[in-house]
Amino acid sequence: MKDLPTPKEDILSELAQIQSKDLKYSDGKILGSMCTEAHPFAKEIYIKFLDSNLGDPGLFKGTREIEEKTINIIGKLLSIDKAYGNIVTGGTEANIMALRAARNHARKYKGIKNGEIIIPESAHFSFKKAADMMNLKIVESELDDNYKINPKSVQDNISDKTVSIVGIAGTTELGLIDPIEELSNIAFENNIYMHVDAAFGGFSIPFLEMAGYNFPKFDFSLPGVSSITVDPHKMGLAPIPAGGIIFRKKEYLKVMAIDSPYLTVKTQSTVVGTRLGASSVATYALLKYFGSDGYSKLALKLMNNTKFFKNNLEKIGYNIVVEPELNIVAFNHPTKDADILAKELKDLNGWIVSVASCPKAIRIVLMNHVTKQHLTQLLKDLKELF
Ligand code: 0PR
Repeated sequence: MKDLPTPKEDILSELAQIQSKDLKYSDGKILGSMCTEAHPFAKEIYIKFLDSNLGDPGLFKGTREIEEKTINIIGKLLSIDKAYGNIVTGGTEANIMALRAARNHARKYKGIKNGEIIIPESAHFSFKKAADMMNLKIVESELDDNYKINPKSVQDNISDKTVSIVGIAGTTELGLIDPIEELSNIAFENNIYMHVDAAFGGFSIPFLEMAGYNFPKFDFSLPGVSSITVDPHKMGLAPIPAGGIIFRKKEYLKVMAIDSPYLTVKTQSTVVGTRLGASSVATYALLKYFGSDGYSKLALKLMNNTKFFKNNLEKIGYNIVVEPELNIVAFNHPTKDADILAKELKDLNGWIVSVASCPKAIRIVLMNHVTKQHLTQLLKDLKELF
């Protein structure tokens, strides 16, 4: 049977019907996501650069230039004057690149085979993917009573096979910032590569600091920090996919360079070959459009929503797991199991919350699409279910 062409209107109407099954950020019911609706200006830019393939950057020199500029702007935010790296598909790919650099560097300069990485128990599961792909052994360091990595445990876990220490600035479940300075000191003293996963926090901590918040150092101002993941598609409002990997030294890209002899550029360090230029350009456009002022205002607004939500939860009688450092609130009912409460919230009004595992708790990520109005309704429902 031959397939006849389908008129555009028919395809559009079929897709509209299918899309109606998707949730929309604007409904305010998505409460466990670190992604949000991309800024309309970024979407406009994105479409203009859809054909730019950074897998062959010699063909798209302008777009490559913008990727470099983007990396440099983000680098400056993270206290380094000249940064190296890429805009990639997300935090997962960024973390994979960081560990690949660490592994290859340790293999080249220290002859380490079958390396180990020390990560906190709170690390995102992308590290498990990375370790699995690269045959690295994961050594988990325990958390302290405040759910942050215990530097003593990291120190104890170091062996002659350690290729990287990992700390998190904005943990996935609780939004907490590990004691990066202590980890950096340990890494520096032991001459070990240190990676900071600031996929979530990297686009808010610097801007909150500009607005007067005080955070412990977490970036390249610490001499032990070798690379940082920071994702524009989370707090940066960039369209997916947009992750960022920033390296202190060009050497880290070199140790994972693979020959690509017939391309316009003779080596490639990224995991992905053909890759979007649009993500870099949309991120660049937003960095210019918002400026640090605009991003500070956004981060501040979300922190204010976080405080508003947390204070009112406590008034109702819910228990907060830990004082929020960024825009994530984790809480529990005094007696009801978190999974049961999550289901009740879904049944009552379609709220989609996620349940954290360490410790078990309802976890709300206060992204840009979750407004004060949504929070007021959610608090009303939480009171009803109390
Ligand atoms: N590092 C940290 C600290 C993360 O929280 C995440 C993802 C990653 C790395 C990996 O990033 P990519 O997902 O960009 O590769 N954090 C969220 C999570 O797993 C991602 C997410 C986003 C989940 C939207 C749900 C959702 O609806 O919870």
